[in-house]
Amino acid sequence: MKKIENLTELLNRYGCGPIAFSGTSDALFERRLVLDHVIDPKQSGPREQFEAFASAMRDVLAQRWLKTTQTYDAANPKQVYYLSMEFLIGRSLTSNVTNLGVAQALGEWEKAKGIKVAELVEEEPDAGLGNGGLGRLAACFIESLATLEMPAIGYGLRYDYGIFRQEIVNGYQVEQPDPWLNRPDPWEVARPNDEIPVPLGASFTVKGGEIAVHRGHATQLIGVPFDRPIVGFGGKTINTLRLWKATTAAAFDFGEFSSGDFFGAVSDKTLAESVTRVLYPDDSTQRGRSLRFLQEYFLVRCSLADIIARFRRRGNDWSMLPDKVAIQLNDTHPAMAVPELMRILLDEANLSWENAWDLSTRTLAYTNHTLLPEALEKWPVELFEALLPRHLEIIFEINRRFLNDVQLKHPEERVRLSQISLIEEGNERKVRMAHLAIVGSHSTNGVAEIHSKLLRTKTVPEFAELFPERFNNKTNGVTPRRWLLQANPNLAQLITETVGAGWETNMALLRKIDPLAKDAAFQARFLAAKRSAKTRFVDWIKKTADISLDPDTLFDVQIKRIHEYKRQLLNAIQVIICYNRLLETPSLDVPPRTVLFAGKAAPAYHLAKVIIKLITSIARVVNSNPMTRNKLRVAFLPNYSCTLAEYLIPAADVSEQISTAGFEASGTSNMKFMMNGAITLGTRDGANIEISEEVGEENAFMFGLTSDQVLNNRALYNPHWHYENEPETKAALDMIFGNYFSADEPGIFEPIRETLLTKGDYFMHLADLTEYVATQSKVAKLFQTQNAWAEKAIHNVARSGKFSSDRTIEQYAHEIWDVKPCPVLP
Ligand code: 26Q
Repeated sequence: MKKIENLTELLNRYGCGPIAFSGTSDALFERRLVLDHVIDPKQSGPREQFEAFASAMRDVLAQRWLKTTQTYDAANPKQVYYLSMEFLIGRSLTSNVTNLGVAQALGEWEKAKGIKVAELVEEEPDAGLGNGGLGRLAACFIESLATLEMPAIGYGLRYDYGIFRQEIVNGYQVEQPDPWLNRPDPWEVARPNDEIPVPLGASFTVKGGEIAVHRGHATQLIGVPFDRPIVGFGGKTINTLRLWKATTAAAFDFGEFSSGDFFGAVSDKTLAESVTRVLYPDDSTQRGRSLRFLQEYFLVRCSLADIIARFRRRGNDWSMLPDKVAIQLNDTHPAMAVPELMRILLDEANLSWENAWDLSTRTLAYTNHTLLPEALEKWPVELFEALLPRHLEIIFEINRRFLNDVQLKHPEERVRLSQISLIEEGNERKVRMAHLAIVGSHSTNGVAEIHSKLLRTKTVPEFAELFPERFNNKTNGVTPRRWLLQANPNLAQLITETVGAGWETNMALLRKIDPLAKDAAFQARFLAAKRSAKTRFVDWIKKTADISLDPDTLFDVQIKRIHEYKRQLLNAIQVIICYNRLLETPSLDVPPRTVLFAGKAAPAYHLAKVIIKLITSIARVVNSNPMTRNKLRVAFLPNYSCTLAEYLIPAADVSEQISTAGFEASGTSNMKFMMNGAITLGTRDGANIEISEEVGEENAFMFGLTSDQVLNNRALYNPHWHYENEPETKAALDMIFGNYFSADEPGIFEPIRETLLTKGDYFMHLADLTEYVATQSKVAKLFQTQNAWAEKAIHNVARSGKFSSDRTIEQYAHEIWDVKPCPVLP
């Protein structure tokens, strides 16, 4: 028989000859349907089509992706490593299509084949590997890094379950698991060859998210990397997001098998894999869950081993570490990188302490995302002792030298050493992760001007005095590709027609529409784009959640995690006051308004869950009252997600950013709203301040106490005064307390009375309420003159350029990392 030369010949020989694919442009897609799914393309459903189409896109980008890696290996540039416990990626299909530049070809192909791309896009689950702002920021950053052609890798965890799915049952939040990997994910590539051993000083068992440590018996986990492509705009650079999955070694199992403990070996594997089972859904309230401690260490151990292996493979000497590697810590969650890098340099590279410390601190940098004291991470010394004894030893030595240095350099002042120590003394000794991150790195940054200033002056003033050169600001940003170009096609098209192409990567060009803000024809086109974004959203929410909304009303939107400091409660009370005014004066001259809320509450955050119940209860009452329903509607949209935000933000008229001043580090949805022509109704907090500076106070609605006033007025503040002296405040609160919204469940809102009155209203809702209501009236009045409204909204779009994450990343690259682009040749 003739020797078989290739696969086609083989297929022919066995009578399964080459499949005839029509044309060339769709061959990739049809091949995937036939070969992966073994289905007639004409019979395929949307899920198979999604997988086939995504795989086809991966085929398109695979070679470029490989070439990017090879380019970095050959050029050996200084590279950025972004370490984060969260990457809130959302969907990838549309963004990869957009950034690869094949969107237009796709449109033609869609028409020719009669395939509904919009439908198959909806089949992709969100990669919800994050809680909120911090996780989404990481996702925007890696997209900008790729777009700017920077050599970078993102490192995170491949959780089997992302942020929980939120259902609303009888008005209450109910959490459901999010098994996003149940179906195969077409984007990820497993790299079992690059697995990393993760030794632990003890073994453990898991119960209810808590681990029980079994001292003495050392064990080992294995980290298996799964890579995802991060396509830069234009498709030139395709970087990697590397997510680690925990498992155990095959050899380890084998040992157990031969000793006869088959069951034990298999259940140990399940135990090991529980380390990356689920994302912790608590943002900003740290609860001492010990499994989280293991997750953080696992991320750090795997990522640093990978970084160092790459660094050495490229032939670099240890002394070159800070010239080739920049590691950015996304909050303190990966702060164990400080002792871990020291351990590698001391124990594996055999360097002296002084040399290792110099290299380590010059390599690491830390970003702080919160001022809330309860959110600052602290881990029991006991956990380190049992699981990571060598790391604890290193932390103690860092602390000893640090406190020594401080005493030597500042003998005159009696700096309170106990305050700055890396170790908090007390019943249970704890490691202060923020102190560790600041001392062990060369840069500590906040995420908006005001936040960076408060961090320096209020949160860690001692450190800012000891290391003034380390503290800096990097105001957050968001990627305009996902948040404007993709999310808002009509506005994007209007912008392109007006300023030309190129604004996607040069947002300064948007300034060109500024002079058109007063132009009636441009205003009309702008309002038409807003209107189509509204119908797009209204149609989508009807289809996915069966909620009916009227696109001809003002969309007043507050979407974010539910938290007291974010003050959804302030918005809810304001809605009640508005409702009462309408009941009092049915002819009240206000534009019809839809108040939209969405957001998840941490499962153990009881008051946040009560706030959700309050909002859903207000919605039920207000929406069913014929006296008011033509003027005021309220909706709580379930399961806030990246995808929901992409539909809703373009449709918004008003962006609610009403945190107690001094509490929101930055905010990033505020930037997305601005780019999409919503007007900010906000307090002088976080990036709201910079937004109103860019757009001008006359083009935003700012109100409320400043952060200084919050600090200075707190001692004198008395919520009872407002309750007793403001009739509208009293009426609204009495309705909540008097079961007007909870007739069938009396008493459920007592926790709200407690927080607002009994416990003194820590977040000062009532202090800002009157001015908030007055400002809402100004908003309503302006909306009645659509061209005046459009003028301000257009200024918001035109002046949003500062808030591109490209600007943020360029600042990190110049001022912290010293990393330059490393273009991939065509
Ligand atoms: C920590 C320990 C244990 C379990 C969970 C956590 C944890 C997880 C997530 C703590 C905090 C977070 C998330 C914080 C966060 O999203 N912060 C937001 O970061 C944004 C990006 O910088 C800012 O814009 C927001 O102002 C800030 O609230």
